[in-house]
Amino acid sequence: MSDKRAWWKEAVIYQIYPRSFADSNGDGIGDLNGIIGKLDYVKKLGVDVIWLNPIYKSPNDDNGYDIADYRGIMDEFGTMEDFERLLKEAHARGLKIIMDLVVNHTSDENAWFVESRKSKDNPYHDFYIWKDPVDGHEPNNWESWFSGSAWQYDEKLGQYYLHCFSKKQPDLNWENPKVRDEVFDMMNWWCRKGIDGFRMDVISMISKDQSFPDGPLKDGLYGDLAPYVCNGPRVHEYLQEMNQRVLSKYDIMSVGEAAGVTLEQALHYANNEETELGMVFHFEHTDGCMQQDAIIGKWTKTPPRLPYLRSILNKWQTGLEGKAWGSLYWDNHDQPRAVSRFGNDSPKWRVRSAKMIATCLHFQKGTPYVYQGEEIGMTNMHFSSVEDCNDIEEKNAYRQYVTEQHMISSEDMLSCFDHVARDNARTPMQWNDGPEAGFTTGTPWFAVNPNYKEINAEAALKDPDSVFYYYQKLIALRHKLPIMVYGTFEPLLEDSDSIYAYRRHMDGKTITVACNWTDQKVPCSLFDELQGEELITNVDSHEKGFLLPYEARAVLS
Ligand code: TEU
Ligand code: CA
Repeated sequence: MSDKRAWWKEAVIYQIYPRSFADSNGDGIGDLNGIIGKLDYVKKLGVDVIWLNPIYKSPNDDNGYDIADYRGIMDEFGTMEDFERLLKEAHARGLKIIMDLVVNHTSDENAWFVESRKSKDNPYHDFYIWKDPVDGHEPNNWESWFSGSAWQYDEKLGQYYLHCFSKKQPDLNWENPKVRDEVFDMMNWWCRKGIDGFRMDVISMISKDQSFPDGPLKDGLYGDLAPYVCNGPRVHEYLQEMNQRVLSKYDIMSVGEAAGVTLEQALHYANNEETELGMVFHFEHTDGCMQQDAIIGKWTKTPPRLPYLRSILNKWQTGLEGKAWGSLYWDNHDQPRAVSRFGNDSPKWRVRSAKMIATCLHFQKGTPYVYQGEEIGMTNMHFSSVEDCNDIEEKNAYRQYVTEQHMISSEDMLSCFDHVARDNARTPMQWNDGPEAGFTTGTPWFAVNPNYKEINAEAALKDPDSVFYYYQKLIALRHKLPIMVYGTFEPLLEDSDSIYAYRRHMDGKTITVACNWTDQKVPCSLFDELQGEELITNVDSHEKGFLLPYEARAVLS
């Protein structure tokens, strides 16, 4: 075994989007006390760690990813005392908590930025990336991830500031050592409070190409900034510094959200010597699949295709082997719902296909992440108008591509939203079949998916065949069988259009996994002669020589 053992390699993480998880005081917004009230539910699933999306003070231009105060709790979510209680209650149940760390950018309402824009000689001016106009225009053609120019003009200073995301999210200037001092101080402060790690937002973007060149033209009016901001020249240097000054001092985990990361780059970020981060999230099987068939930008109506998806995931499985640690996920707060995208959310196949994709992922090598509601098979939402949407990414894209540039019809755009919009993941957690799905006693900040009468946690907990208990079993298996964590990965049937199959190997043992990604019965002889113990399956009985629609099976031999 070439991997050093670590608790975070053996752990399963549960992601909570606090705004939409549980509301304790009836104001329609999820909060920290709401989470405390659901810790026993999370514990019952069997996970080890909770990742909280940002809970810091924020004007919520991007739902908390625009931080105004790194050491304060968002008023709507509660107080620092509430947070400390949450940490204590979680720890008392053997659950760890990791925080979202958003340090590529801040809110424009952050005190650093308020100072920064006061004058060019303000000590904080250089905390952000300010440039003089070029020929009276933006310094270059970069398009923000959230549409429009990535540069915002400030009348008073006569300069532009860079914002890779919304204009209320100015990018920090990591070239400035004072910025790094402040960020590392803040991280140490949270670590001393006893948190168990960080999920680092777009951490691959903190170092920018200092020549700020124009990017290759995209479909619209702008150029692509990714080549100059993702995996930039000093990113590894900065992360090594962070590792030395913060991460290595505590027994914590770290996962970098690495927009634009390649396998080659991940071998540095998540190297087994742990000189940078514990692991990274890559986007090749999520955003990559969208872009493959996109109408414009990331917007698509085409479901991912198994051969492509499998080739990506297998490439990462084999490429990281023995060199770096990976993370496993189907969805999160930026992605559509897993069962709607990768499975089949029709009433006939929803439960079985949700279990199938879970099987396919959880037997792979890496640390699995479960996004709130995934464990009960929550599905995508339907958006009948852009007015139904909350997400700034959707609103800006609609304005730019539909309203201003007429590049796509409103109908097509809304249909793309139904498939891949981030808002699909952000509808309130469905707890029961009562009013507002039991999320709040008031009016929820964002509409509840109308299917909550059938799909909710209470119903799942009553049904021994539910998606919930299947996840519980997968998680328990991972805790019981080191081969699920540390075993090597061997791809199988790589030419199949319908089956995703592979083996894991360790200490003379093998786990064989096969998943049918279609709604048809397909021939499969993998298990015919195999003598072994069936670890898990999502069907009542097998048919020799075949896999039933969406059948999944894992056998230990
Ligand atoms: O997301 C980073 C990112 O790359 C997003 O553009 C994401 O891939 C995209 O929305 C999917 O289409 C992170 C956070 O997870 C996201 O919620 C924030 O909006 C963003 O950073 C800015 O902080
Ligand atoms: Ca509340």
